[in-house]
Amino acid sequence: MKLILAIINNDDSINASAELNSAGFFVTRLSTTGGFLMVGNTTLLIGTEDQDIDKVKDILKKTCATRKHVASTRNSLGRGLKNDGLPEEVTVGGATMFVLTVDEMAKL
Ligand code: 2BA
Repeated sequence: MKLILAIINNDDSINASAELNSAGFFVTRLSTTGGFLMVGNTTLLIGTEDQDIDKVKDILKKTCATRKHVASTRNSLGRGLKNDGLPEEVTVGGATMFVLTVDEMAKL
């Protein structure tokens, strides 16, 4: 069994979760924040069997778009906002995915 962590854009999270649910996957959504842009994103936790990883990948590819984001400031957590000069354009997403091996999963 595997646990997939998928970090996706908030705007894609409803569609991605709905498509995953329709395909029979169980999904937990966490509200998270990217450490670079300091902008909210969504992390999906998906527990699934090894042979279904590619199905999850396909759904995330289909539902999660890449976007350009212009960062006007570099936020420095705990030290307030810091402006490092010129705005910087970065490409974000579609999905950043980690696949972890699970020793045991139980619903008690
Ligand atoms: P953020 O950390 O806010 O990063 C947003 C985008 O900024 C990234 O898009 C990337 O284009 C750029 N970026 C991030 N760190 C950078 C750095 N040190 N130098 C230059 N550019 C940088 P994505 O790569 O698509 O990542 C989207 C979000 O996924 C990230 O938001 C973060 O929340 C998560 N993420 C991506 N890679 C990760 C990793 N290796 N470990 C943990 N979280 C990751």
